[in-house]
Amino acid sequence: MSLVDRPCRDLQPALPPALAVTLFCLGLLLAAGAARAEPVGQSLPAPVPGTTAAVYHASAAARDEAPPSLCLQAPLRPDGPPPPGWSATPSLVPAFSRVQGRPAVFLPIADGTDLYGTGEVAGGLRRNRTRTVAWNTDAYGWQRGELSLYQSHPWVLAVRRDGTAYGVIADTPERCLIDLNQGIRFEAAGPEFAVIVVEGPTPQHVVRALGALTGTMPLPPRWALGYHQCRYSYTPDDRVREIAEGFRKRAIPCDVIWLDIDYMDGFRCFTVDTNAFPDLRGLDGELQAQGFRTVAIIDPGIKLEDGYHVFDSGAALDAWVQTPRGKPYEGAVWPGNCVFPDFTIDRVRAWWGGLYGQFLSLGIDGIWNDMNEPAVFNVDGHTMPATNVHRADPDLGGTGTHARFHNVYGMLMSQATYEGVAAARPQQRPFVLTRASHLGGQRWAATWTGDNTASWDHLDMSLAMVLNLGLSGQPLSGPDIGGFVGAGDGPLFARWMGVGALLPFARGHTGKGNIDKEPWSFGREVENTCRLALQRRSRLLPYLYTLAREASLTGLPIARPLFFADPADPALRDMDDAFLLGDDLLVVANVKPGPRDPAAPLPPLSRGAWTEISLVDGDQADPDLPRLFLREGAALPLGPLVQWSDEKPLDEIELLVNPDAAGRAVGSLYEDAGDGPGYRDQACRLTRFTYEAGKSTAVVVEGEWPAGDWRVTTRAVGGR
Ligand code: NBV
Repeated sequence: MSLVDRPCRDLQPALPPALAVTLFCLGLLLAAGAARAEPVGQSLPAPVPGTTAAVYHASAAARDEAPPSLCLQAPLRPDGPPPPGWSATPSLVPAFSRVQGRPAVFLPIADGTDLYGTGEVAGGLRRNRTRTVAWNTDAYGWQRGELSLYQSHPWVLAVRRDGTAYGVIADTPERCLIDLNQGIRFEAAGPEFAVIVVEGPTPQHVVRALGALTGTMPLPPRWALGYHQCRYSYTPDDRVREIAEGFRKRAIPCDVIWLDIDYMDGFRCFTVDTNAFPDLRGLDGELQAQGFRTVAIIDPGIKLEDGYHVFDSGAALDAWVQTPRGKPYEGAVWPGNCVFPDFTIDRVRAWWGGLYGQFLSLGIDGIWNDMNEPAVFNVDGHTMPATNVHRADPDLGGTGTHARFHNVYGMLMSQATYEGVAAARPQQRPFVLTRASHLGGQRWAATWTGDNTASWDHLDMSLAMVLNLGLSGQPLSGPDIGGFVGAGDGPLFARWMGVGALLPFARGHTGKGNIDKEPWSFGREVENTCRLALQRRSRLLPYLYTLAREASLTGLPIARPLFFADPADPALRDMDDAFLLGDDLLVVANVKPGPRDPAAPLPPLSRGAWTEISLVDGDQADPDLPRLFLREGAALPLGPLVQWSDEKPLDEIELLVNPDAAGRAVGSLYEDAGDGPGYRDQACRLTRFTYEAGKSTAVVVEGEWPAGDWRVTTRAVGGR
């Protein structure tokens, strides 16, 4: 059995390193011995200007028989032979082979090439000499080096020594080994798969090309960028009230309170436990009046129970994933025996989406799709059998086994959710969070990194995870701040909140039966740190929203690895305890226990000078908060301190400028109504700020948003 066949969670502890090496070498020998086919390569129109791209198949027959892609946003349109020169560059031309009958692909890498991406991975930022198995897994309590987490991104970004870059998509939804021990090797179950290669002058070009190929995230509502508070579970209604009041009375900024599975009636999706929540609509109204939004969880497992409206309507539609014998597959999840919607069928997605209308009318603002790997209790591999049958529509390749559709199940569920929420409330932007996803899933949902643990190692890994997700097309992600599994302590929580508040999606969460993990749960000192951390986020909201807008248009991540500042600097390639927010803000975190070493060197950013900044009174003096630095030549628009994102209109801006040698600094600000579709019809505004000769000016460069002007005060830092 190889990594591609075997349940990864069994494999991890069972495979001693020596055996792993032997197996790997054996694989190489077999690969070398297998018959090699001449690849058929065709060039593709440049996904973004400055890039070149090509698609390769193992053979002409493989190309002609290739099933439709499940990760690309549109079918490819090859337009000629591969770009000139590629055939002489082995790193760009996949070598196809078969390993134990399975299709495999290898691309060597040149010395000095660093590898990234591969999606949601538990380890460091640089992926060289790692293995990942793309197989969506309910990985409760996952640990460093875990082979498979909740999502699958068969995608590798390669950055060459000189800072030029390329990326490789293995266009298969099947279980796929991504072996980066010696070059880039994909080995997948299922039929031959296409390989798409993109080449660009910088990693940014290549990541944008990935966005052009697999789609970009829709612009989220502005509130989704505020702080979110969750736990498994806030119940009953009075506990929710207490939490809301806890934030407001302590003046700790928070936008969203989450309802985990205990709000449901016996874990039946789209129902409410009216004992615990006798008037959910009323409660949501109270929360809204205090500036809070509500997000509620919906799982895919539907209780098999006559008379339950979701089961009845789904059964009438014949909506369930089937066993090989054509019967609805039954598996145990929270409500007991369940059936599972087959999201590969358009009419099932439409039915599922339609369930949200009434549900949202309770005052729910966003939807959280969990357990959608899909997780199934008490069975091998913790998911449904690979032999189950999906009656997929022809555009997804037609009927196939669960082995084929497993990795896209969660993504298709979030698509159904997103589309249903959008249709139910066309005047609001959907916000969907999903646990399971696949390459391209950013088109429908944001994500978080699953059931992490309250440990320093997990705090450390959370940065690399968010960065690699961003380099894999998903810009909106974050960890459970404070850790889902285990208690942790005050110092860990404070440090985690400090960093988590600066990640694209910021949500505190913890498991059932765990200690409380609200910002005030660890005493005064930690509470103060949390307040400062979230006040920083509050002031950064205009910048974060501007970055979210950019991500929605270009696919560029919101949190970026340091090497984006200078892709040719080898010293930046492996740093993941510091990151960039956009291009202008450098975040230097301390993710190790114990006090920060004041003599610790700063990341060696070789281009430009960065100046340390403060965003709120007292933040620089708090040793638990990351240090923040503004890029030379940057102008950062800061909003007023707000308790929630829509507390007041943005009528005051503090422009923080770090002038360059010529005394100039530039920055931009995106604004719109913060929700709704109006921005698509120009009800938005992109302003460019320029600071020069001690004065700042603002010029609207895009949009026709009629909103009033802000009062701008300028604060220069950096001593120029
Ligand atoms: O719905 C309960 C939890 C949820 O809080 C968590 O965030 C998910 O990752 N869910 C998993 C199911 C049970 C976890 C033990």
